[in-house]
Amino acid sequence: MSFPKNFLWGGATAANQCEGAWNVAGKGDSISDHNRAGDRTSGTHRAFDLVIDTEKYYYPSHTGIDSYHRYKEDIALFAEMGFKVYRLSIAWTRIFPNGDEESPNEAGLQYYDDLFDELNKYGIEPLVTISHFELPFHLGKKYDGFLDKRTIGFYEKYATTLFERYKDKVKYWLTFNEINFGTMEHGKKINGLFNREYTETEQYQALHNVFIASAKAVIAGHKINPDFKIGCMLAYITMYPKTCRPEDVLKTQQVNEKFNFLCGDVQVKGAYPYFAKRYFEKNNIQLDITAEDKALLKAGTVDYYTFSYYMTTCIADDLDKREDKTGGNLFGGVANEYLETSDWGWQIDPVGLRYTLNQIYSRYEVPLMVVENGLGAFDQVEADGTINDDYRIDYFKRHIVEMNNAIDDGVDLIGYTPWGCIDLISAGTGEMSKRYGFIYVDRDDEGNGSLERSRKKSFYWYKKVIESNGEDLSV
Ligand code: P53
Repeated sequence: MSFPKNFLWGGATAANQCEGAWNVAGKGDSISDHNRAGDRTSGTHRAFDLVIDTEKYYYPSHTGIDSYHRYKEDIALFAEMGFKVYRLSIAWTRIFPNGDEESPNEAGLQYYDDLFDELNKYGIEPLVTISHFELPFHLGKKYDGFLDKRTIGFYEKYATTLFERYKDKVKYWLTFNEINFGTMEHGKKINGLFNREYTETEQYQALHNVFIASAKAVIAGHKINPDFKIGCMLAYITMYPKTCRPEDVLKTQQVNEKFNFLCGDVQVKGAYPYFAKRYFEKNNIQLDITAEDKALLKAGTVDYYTFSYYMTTCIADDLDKREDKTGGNLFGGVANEYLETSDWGWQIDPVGLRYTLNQIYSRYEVPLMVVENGLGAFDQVEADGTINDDYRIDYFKRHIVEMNNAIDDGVDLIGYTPWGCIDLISAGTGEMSKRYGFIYVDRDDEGNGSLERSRKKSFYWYKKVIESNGEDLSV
C-alpha cells in the first residue's frame, strides 16, 4: 500500500529557533531568549539567565537564522522541494509581548499574515504550533507561568486572537509543543516555572493548567471555524524492555505510561488515565481539578495526534544504578546494542517508528502526523560548495519506508514534517552545528557566518520523494 494521494509532505521549524529578530517590531522576550548557547554536552541543561546580558553572552535565538527577514527566500526553497505543508510556530511574544496585555501587537499579527500569504502563493498549507517553548518571559517572572490559573486566560486570549485573525488562512493547529516534557524536571521552565524550586505537586498543577488551556483553545477554535483541525503534540520516546525479564518489562510499562501516555490520554480521551490518578494519590500530589475542569477536558479533545520521533531507548528495573545509559536521552534509559547512535547519542531506530505508529494508533484511533523526525549531524561543505549528506538521506529513507509499512498495517497517517527542514538552532544545546536541514545555512555556533542558504544533496532527494509521493526513494 502506498502513501495516500493527499499525504502532507513538508518540513517543520519553530520561531525561537529560526526567526531571530528577537526585539524587533514590538516583540517581547520569551523564555527561549534567555537561553545562552550551549555545547554538545549540555543536553537540555543550557544556561538560563534571568537577566539577559548581551554584552557578555551570545543568545542564539536573538538572531536565529534570521528567517524573520528571509522567510520569502526560505519559503521559495520549500516550494521548490514541493512542500505540501509547512509546520511553523508563532512567537507568542510578537503577538502579546508580555503575555498579559489587553490588546495584541498589530505588527506581529501583520507579520504572520504576510508569511501565510507567501505560503498560500505556492499552495503550501501552514501547520501552526501555537506555543513552542516560547512562553512570554514576563508570564513566568510575574505569575510563575502556568502555575497561576490566570495564565490559562492569557493563553486562551492569545490562541483566540490567532484563530480570529487567521481563520481563513490556517486550518491545522497544534496547541502545545511536546506537552509531555511537562512531566519531566526540565519541562518546568517550558511551563514558566523558573523563579524558585517547585514541588512535584506544583509541577503537575502547572501541567494540568496547560491541559485546560489546550482544551479551551480547542473549544474556542472549533467555534470560530468548525473546519479547524486542532491537534496535540508529544515528544514520543519509544521504550523497550532491556531484557525479557518480567521486572524489566514491568518497569518499561510504568515509565512509558507516565511519559508517553499520560498527556495523550488527557488530550485525546479527555480524562486522566487510572495510572496517573493512582500516581497522584500515592505520592500525595493534590491537584486543584474542578468539576468544570473535567468537563472542559472532555469537551476539548483534539482532532488528531502528532508527535516528534527521533529515537528509542531501553528501560531496565535497576535503571538508576546502571552505567550503560545512552547519551542524549532524558530518561536515563539504557543502550540498545542493536541500534546505532547519532553523534549526539540519540539511538536511531526506523523500525521503531512503525512500532510506535501502531502503538499510538491502537490506543487512540485518530489521524496521526509525524511532525518532527530527522538526524542532527555535522555537515561538511566541500570546496565546490556541495554538501553530500548521504547519512541524512539514509536516515530519512529508512524512516519513510517504515511509515509506509505502518500505513500498510492500517494506521491513519496523514502527514510528515521532518524537523529543521532548514538548518536552525538546536533546542537542546543551542548549537548551529547540530544540523537537520535539507537547506544549509552558513552560520556557526558563535553566531558568525553569512547566513546564506544552499541546497544539500538531501534537498534534491527529498524533492524527488515528494514528487513521487514516497514511491521513489532512490539516491
Ligand atoms: P534538538 C529532546 C528530545 C526529543 C525532542 O532537538 C526534543 C528534545 C529537546 O532537545 O525537542 C524537539 O534541537 C523540539 C524541537 C527540537 C527538536 O526536538 O535538541 O520540539 O524544538 O529542536 C530537536 O536537537
